[in-house]
Amino acid sequence: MGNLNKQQIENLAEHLENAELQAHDVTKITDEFPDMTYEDAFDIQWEIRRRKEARGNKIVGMKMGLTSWAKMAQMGVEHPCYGFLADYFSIPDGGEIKHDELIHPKVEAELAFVTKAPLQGPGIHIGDVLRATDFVMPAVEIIDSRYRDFKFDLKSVIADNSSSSRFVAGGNMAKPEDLDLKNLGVVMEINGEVVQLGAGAAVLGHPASSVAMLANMLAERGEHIPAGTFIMIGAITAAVSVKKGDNFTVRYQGLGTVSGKFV
Ligand code: OOG
Ligand code: MG
Repeated sequence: MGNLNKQQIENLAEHLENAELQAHDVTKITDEFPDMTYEDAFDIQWEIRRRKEARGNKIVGMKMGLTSWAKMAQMGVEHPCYGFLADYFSIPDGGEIKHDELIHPKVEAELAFVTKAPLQGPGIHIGDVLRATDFVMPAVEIIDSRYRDFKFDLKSVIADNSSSSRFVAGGNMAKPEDLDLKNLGVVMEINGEVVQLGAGAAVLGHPASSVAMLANMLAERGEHIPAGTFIMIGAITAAVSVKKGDNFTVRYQGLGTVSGKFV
């Protein structure tokens, strides 16, 4: 059930999207709209998506967020969320990310699943996800909450497309049956220094659970995950703030590295 009307949804979508496009922060929207519901929050996110598509941007994937205890504890939020990825969020492996286009970016070590069959919830489980997965590959997300000092609640962050901003996919792809996804180790380095360590099981006990949860959350809106979708599963470790000039390399056990530089 929603408590906001169509006009309020559209206004809030414009407000949050402008903050993204102009790289300025705003206060969390639940301060002004304390009665807004989760449905309102997703309506705002889907309206931002509609605005981008109407402008000619392509949607190139989906992401889950707040799927690890490290992230939930870091952000003080206790349930995962999802967002979409637009074409211009994508940065080539080893590429440059323009810091001035962002507000206060943080880097996250993630994995991405690419599907070869549709996943339609409810009731999707890890087995369904593994059967529908074409391959898994390393990905780094650069999140950039539009909220001042990254201070938000779950409804506000959902409306803000779950802080989506940029991502880098790279390394090597592998079939899920050739990977030990729970034990898959990741090491994040910033400027050559190790800053975070983790393993796949940090994400909801098994990386594939995150994709299952996405399918089941989308089903609540009558949506599904089509074949050929690129899905980031959420940060395995806490997110790390970066400044202009910083470079990052994330090493993935058996899957190579993903790197980039903030300029
Ligand atoms: C929300 C997005 C979190 C992740 O991987 O956990 C996220 C945030 O922390 O700003 O992308
Ligand atoms: Mg993320």
